[in-house]
Amino acid sequence: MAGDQLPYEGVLVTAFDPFGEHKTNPTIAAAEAVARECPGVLTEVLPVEFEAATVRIRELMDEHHPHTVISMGLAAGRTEITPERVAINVMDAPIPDNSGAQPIDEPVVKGGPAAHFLTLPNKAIVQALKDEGIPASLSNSAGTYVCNAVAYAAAEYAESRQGVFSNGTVLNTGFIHVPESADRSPVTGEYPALSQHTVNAAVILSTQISTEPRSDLRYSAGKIS
Ligand code: PCA
Repeated sequence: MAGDQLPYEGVLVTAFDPFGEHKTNPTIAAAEAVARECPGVLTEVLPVEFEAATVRIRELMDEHHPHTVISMGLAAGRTEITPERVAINVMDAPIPDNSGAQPIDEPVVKGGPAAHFLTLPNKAIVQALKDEGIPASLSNSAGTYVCNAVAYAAAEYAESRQGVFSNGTVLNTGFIHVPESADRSPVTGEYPALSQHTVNAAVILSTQISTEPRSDLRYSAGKIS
C-alpha cells in the first residue's frame, strides 16, 4: 500500500458536510480556521456518507501519511466540546446519510474488533479547553452514525500499521464532536450552541495539544453510568 515505506508525517484535520436538518456544519468553519492558524495542517471536508467518508479517510491517510488524524463532527444537542474516547464497529443510522444509505446494525469493518480506543491525548485536550474557559468533557460514545464510522475506520487503519515503521513514529487518531454553532443557518430544531469563534478556538487548541510531544493526563473523566 502506498505510504507503507514512508514515515508518517504531518497532521490531518477533517470536517463534515451539512446533513439531515442541519444546513451548515460548524466543523467546516473550524477546519478553515485550523488551516489559517496551524501551518502545515492538511484539512478536508468529508461527505456525510458511510461508504464515501470511510473510503476517503483511508485514502487521505494513504496519500499523506499523517502522524495525527483529528476528525470533527457536529453533535447537535451537546453543550460542550467532546473528544471521543472510543469508536465502535457498528453502523446503526437513525436517518439516511447524504447518499440515502441507512445501514442498520452493520459493521464498519467486517471481522474488525468491536471497538477501537482513540489515541489523541483526550484528557489533556479537555483540561486545556477548560483552562481556557471553553466547556469540554470526554465522551464515551461517538454514536453509531457517520462520525463514529470515520473514527473507527481511521483507528482501524492506524492500528493495522502501528509499529510498521523503522523510525517508530506513532500514528494517533481521534475524533472531536462539537455543539451547534450560534452563527448557524436556521435549523428545524433548537439546539444548545457555542459561538463559532469558540468552536474554532477549541479545535485549534485541540490540534496544538495533539501535536505537541506529551503524554496524556491521568485523572478521572469517567462516569458512573
Ligand atoms: N455529525 C454526524 C455526521 C456528520 C456530522 O458532522 C455524526 O455525529 O455522526
